[in-house]
Amino acid sequence: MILFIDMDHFFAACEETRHPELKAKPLVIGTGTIAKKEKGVVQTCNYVARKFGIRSGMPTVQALKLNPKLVYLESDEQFYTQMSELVMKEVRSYGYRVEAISIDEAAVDIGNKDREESLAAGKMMKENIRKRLGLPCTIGISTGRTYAKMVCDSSKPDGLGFAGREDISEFLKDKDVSKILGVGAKTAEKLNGLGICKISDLAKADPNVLAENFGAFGRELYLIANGRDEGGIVEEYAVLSVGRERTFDRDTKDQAKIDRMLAELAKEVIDEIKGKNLWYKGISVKARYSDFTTRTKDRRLNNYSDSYDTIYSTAAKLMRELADGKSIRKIGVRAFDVSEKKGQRRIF
Ligand code: TTP
Ligand code: MG
Repeated sequence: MILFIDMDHFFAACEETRHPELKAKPLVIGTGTIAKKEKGVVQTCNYVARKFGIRSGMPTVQALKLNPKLVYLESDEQFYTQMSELVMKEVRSYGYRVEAISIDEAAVDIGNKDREESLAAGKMMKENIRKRLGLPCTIGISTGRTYAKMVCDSSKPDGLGFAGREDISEFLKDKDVSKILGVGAKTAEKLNGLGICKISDLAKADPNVLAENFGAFGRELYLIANGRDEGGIVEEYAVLSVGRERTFDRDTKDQAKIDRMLAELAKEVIDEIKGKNLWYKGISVKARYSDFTTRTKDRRLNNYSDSYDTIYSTAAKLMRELADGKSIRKIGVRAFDVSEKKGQRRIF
């Protein structure tokens, strides 16, 4: 069984832990500074604010129109990342295999469990996160990753849902195809164009037509619609890093030449990072000198980033410290502490 956990109104809930007086008020977390909040976008808001129709992704100006009295806080990503790390630590503490999917979501393989055992595991996790970190979350448990996420979504907020093998077709029946993980606006539109709107339509569709239109994902969609989601935990990105190294045609002390090579390597690293929808939180550089000794230096960032400028400027600075007037044979740039971004929804 897969347990899917998604924190409720996450950034807002983090703020509520340090400003409990805001719990009862409509609270919006946005990208603009307090002075220029109108220029930003709503990242999230608590459920009091949602009652006024305020939503993630909405321009803050629009949120202020919906409720001029809302409480506005500027996003403090560093704090939310720290809270996220504490949540993941708690989730990992039970000994199951865990995949941290985004800043506020994780999937956990809880093994072979019946309804009662699954719900007990979910309840314990929910209660401990609430008790130890003061944060609410919603948990969905089902036979695969996609179903578990769907059960989680439909149990929000502060919920605990379960759909076993017997319940799944009933659970899926009236749901829209867009509720399936990985079905974005474009895929949904294409499916609708084929006359497939509900998951029950998808279950009756011709698998060959689905494969023609969506390739391997089409086959997967067909299985999902027919109760056969066996999606498990995907290997962690957390341990991965992305790096490039290159040797100069002849040993050099030329700073401009070193910088040009760094820029090239940084570009290749960032292209791979972006291509895989990842971001990084650490940068390291390596220098091999003409006497074949090698040294490395690294720096951790406060926040995740996918910026080329950050990787290049940090690497250039570290490399100056390493070069130190010595003749260099080979250099390398690496982004580490790499993890998967949350879809395309990240807006800062
Ligand atoms: P979500 O889990 O999508 O939203 P949420 O946790 O705020 O609310 P819910 O109870 O519905 O789960 O996203 C997690 C965090 O990611 C969210 O708190 C803020 C951030 N985020 C953005 O920065 N931009 C966005 O467009 C969205 C959707 C989220
Ligand atoms: Mg959430």
